[in-house]
Amino acid sequence: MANEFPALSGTIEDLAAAVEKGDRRALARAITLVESTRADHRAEADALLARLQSRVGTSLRLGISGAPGVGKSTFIEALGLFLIGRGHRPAVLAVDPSSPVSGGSILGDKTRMAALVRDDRAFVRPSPSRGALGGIAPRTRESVMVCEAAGFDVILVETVGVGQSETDVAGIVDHFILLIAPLGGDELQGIKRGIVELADLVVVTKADGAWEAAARRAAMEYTSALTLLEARGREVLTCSALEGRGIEEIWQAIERRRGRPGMGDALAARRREQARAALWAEIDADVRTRLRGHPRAAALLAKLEHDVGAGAVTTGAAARAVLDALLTPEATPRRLTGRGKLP
Ligand SMILES: Nc1nc2c(ncn2[C@@H]2O[C@H](COP(=O)(O)OP(=O)(O)OP(=O)(O)O)[C@@H](O)[C@H]2O)c(=O)[nH]1
Ligand SMILES: [Mg+2]
Repeated sequence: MANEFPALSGTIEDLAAAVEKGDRRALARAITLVESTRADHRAEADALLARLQSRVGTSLRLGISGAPGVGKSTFIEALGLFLIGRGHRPAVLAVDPSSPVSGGSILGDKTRMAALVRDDRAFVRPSPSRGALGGIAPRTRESVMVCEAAGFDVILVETVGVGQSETDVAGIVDHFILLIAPLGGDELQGIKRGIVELADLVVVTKADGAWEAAARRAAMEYTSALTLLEARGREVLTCSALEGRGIEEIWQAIERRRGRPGMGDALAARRREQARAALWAEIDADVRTRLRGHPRAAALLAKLEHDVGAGAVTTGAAARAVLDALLTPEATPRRLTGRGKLP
């Protein structure tokens, strides 16, 4: 994939048109562009997303998270193939915040989802490299949009659960599915309460062979644990992705959830809130980048970093001094006119 780095031939309009036609190479390129941290690529990515905007927002977005090895990729492949059988076109985006840039997850995901990778009706995109501007989630959110514009109608986002990653991914999908291993335990397998509360659906994986009874027991334990957490209305199901059992029930549970009274409005509100949060994530990241690259900031930051280290000034005062010095003069609006608008 590395050699695919946007050696863009043609214009953004060409690329957008090719994406809209469902051209897979164009889609892969568009995602690479969206994930790029280069400033000129970012500008092109923004232009591309603006071009694609009218076709965005039409898919069902599912987040699938869980501990390493719990069975996420196997589950996604089984669900993806099931969805293809139902006439859907699934796209898979894998987010692995823990893998190094050249990590093994890329190969792992591709081989693990081999049948899905081979199928023309699906699209599988392995993990982006780390260190993306503004974190992985904002860029993944945009990759979801590009997949939608290319005609994929169910987007599955896989992420390894490491705490923050679940929160990030839950923040860009409609339904967040937490996969857990078929092990019981009072400690809820060390899964943080907050993460379980994020889940719209909990699935105990590997409910087959020697694990089957344990999986059913774990599902019952989680059902009562969720009831205690007053997270009622969240279902706990079991599945064996290897044997293809439980997949249809999980899809039905998702459909039931979507069909609940008021869910249309709730999902629309969720997406509006997600857009707002993404805006602020972009602003936070951009402010940092611009400050660091600002010529006037360099000297001031160097001095303040030194002073903070020496204990000569508090971190809060130093931070405000930087922002005051650099943002205020340019950002001060001229006086508002009588109608409350800037002249
Ligand atoms: N018995 C059984 N094994 C399974 C099932 N699903 C996955 N596995 C096995 O569990 C292991 C991990 O599966 P993956 O699907 O790669 O798990 P993952 O959560 O995607 O792993 P990472 O992406 O590395 O975090 C593999 O050896 C799978 O064959 C299942 O339904 N039943
Ligand atoms: Mg995986």
